[in-house]
Amino acid sequence: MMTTPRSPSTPSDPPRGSGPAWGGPAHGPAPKTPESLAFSTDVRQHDRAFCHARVRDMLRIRRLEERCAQLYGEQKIRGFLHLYIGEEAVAAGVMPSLAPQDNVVATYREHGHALLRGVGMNAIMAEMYGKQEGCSRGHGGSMHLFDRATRFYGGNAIVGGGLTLAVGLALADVQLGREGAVTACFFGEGAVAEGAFHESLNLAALWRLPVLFLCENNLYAMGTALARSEASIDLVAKAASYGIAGARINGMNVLAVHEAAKEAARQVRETRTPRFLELHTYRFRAHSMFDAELYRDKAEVERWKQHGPIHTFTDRLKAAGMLSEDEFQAMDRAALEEVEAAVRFAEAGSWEPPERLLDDVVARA
Ligand SMILES: Cc1ncc(C[n+]2csc(CCOP(=O)(O)OP(=O)(O)O)c2C)c(N)n1
Ligand SMILES: [Mg+2]
Repeated sequence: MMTTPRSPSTPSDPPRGSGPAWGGPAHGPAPKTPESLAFSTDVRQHDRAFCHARVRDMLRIRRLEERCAQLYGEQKIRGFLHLYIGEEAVAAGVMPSLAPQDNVVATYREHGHALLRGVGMNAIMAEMYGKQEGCSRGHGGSMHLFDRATRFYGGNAIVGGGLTLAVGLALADVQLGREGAVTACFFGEGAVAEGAFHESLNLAALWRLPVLFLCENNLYAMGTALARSEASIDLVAKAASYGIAGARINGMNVLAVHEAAKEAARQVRETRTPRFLELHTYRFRAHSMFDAELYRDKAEVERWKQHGPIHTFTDRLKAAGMLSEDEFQAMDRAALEEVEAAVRFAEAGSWEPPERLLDDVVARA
């Protein structure tokens, strides 16, 4: 028998305040709190060099993006700019589980993914500036970093757009007989509201495509909390409804992310079927550079910062005698120097001559 769907009493009057849109609570696990995602791994179970590399990775993203925010204020970088600050443990945990033959697809919040996939910081910074030395020849900017050599397929501005692209890449791999190649697809939890999410998961499961779906759940899609747009916030259950096995992971803990991603990537690689990870994280900065952040309290942001992915990890490493303050400072200095070199590279770059403005945009007769 059909049940009557919940409906708003006044459809033209958008709901206000926190909590689900209308009626009772959304189905699914309670939203994560920063305390529930506290870094709890025993770092001594892990290799020291591996841990140092992950600290370096996260610092490179953090320092790159802090400088980008500054450059945006100076109007050196224009257009949109979405920072990943606070979410670094996700990209830093996943990337080492991927192989060179794998494909990577990300969203407009992708600077860190591109960097850790191996796109050079110079080419990224030049792209931010819109210079032709950029990885997309200055045609893409912040939201459209792209690099064929590292199989980094964007940089996608359309919410959910990357999912369909990932399914197509995986289908191509199957048809071309690229055995063992995985397509890693990063997307925000906001994409779950898009038809493209459901179509992509369905086809990936139906056609047995090697896609690793990586949902970066940072609790908000611009100013909309998940429970205000979804009747069910159990994203792992949504993947399961398409027959895709998944898990919910602490995305503030780089080692937890890595363990989960390594195992999920192995399963995708070996079984040639998709897997799904929901990575709980939090962005410390505004959605983009234009966002008054009226949808969350400053106290909430501060509470999450207490559990930031870099310092919680380095505190643990230091306490375990696996990282000294000098080593940490040296890593940080190296990241800062790399960023400054990239800024010099971008500054010295060239603007595209006007006669080439339509290259790669329209087909030439
Ligand atoms: C199809 C589509 N609809 C709307 C937008 C506008 N938009 C840009 S970002 C965004 C929120 C997406 O949130 P989420 O997927 O959670 O990613 P996050 O920004 O949190 O990383 C929206 C609605 C868009 N880019 N594409
Ligand atoms: Mg989000």
